[in-house]
Amino acid sequence: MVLDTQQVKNKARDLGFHKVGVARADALGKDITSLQRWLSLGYAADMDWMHDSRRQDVQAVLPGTRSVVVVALHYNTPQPEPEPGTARISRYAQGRDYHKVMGKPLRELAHWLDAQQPGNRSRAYVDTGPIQEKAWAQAAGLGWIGKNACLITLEYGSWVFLGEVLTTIELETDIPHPNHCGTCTRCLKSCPTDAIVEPAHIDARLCLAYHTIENRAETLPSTIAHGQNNWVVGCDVCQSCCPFNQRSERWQKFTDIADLTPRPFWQNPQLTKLASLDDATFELWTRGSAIRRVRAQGLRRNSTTALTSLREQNWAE
Ligand code: B12
Ligand code: SF4
Ligand code: SF4
Repeated sequence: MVLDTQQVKNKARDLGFHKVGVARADALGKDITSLQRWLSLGYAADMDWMHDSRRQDVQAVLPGTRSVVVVALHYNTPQPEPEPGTARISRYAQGRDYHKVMGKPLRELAHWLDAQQPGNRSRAYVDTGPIQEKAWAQAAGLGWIGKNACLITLEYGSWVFLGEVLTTIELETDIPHPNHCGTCTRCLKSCPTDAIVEPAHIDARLCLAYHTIENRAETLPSTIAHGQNNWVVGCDVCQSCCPFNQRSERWQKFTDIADLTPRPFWQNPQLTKLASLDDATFELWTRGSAIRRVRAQGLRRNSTTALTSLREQNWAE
């Protein structure tokens, strides 16, 4: 039986994904060069796992892969106006951990694919393997990698998580998505720490998202603290300013995935509260949440640094 790509897409949509596309396993040829360049310039900071050589060859992840099925899940939710003294938590982290939300249906898609053709092998990933997810999403026609280095869709802007199934089945493929950024440079100008060092390239050493989530040092660099503006988990500045996200906001496009509804204590919590949050409360509040990656110590560090910057700014005024 020949598997029709439309059947795969229908299955992915039935499983709740908002967008789905397919790329040929050899579709990324030239993107690998820019990954190597990004790594050699030190833009990965201390994220050593980014150097995994399998990242440059999907065949090393699943030998015999013929097609990459890429899915996107819309995660935007209404955001209350921040009040004075409150911490900013990125939208991606306010609800249930996306690895958990997407992992189960993606594995189901992989099992379903395997059941369609005996002898076939399929594997599911959502930021859980050495795979260039944005580049695959662009190749599979879901959207384009914007100058802010995020994958942007016409329907939901960049408020989408990505995941994929590598499969040995040969499927009809989609056309790579054209880039719609044009002459716009809003994100480049908006980044508070000048971390978008060239269009679509983030130097993680300068990025608030890296420092608030991945950096395990005891203190944050002063340049980062100065641009922090109350961000304590990730940063959404280069996305909120994007016209494609503002358009989806105007259309009141919000996710229909109940699990992604923000947990009340992560929407605008007081900085002072987070700066002294005890380990037990952190454990409780981060059950099933992506914020657990920040660790209790990291959250206290980020909140204390933000509070110090706030006080310094108030004294200077
Ligand atoms: C490392 C990483 C980070 C790092 C580095 C960010 C970065 N942009 O590279 C840090 C910690 C800073 C980070 C931050 C964030 N991250 Co992150 N991160 C990743 C991760 C694990 C790898 C990304 C990567 O490979 N970067 C290295 C660069 C070199 O690769 P790349 O950006 O894909 O670059 C390719 C393209 O630029 C392409 N290319 C270059 N030039 C050209 C030209 C053309 C014509 C074409 C076609 C391609 C092309 O070639 C490059 C190499 O393949 C992915 C998950 C994954 N496995 O892919 C999530 C991921 C990118 N992150 C995600 C999210 C949500 C975020 C944050 C929004 C979280 C937050 N709110 O704080 C921020 C966004 C910051 C930003 N503006 O990018 C989502 C993004 C979803 C989306 N819509 O894009 C991902 C995909 C996770 C997921 N499964 O959903 N992240
Ligand atoms: S996430 Fe924030 S700090 Fe990082 S590139 Fe975007 S605007 Fe700059
Ligand atoms: S703000 Fe403008 S340049 Fe940046 S990603 Fe959005 S459309 Fe592209």
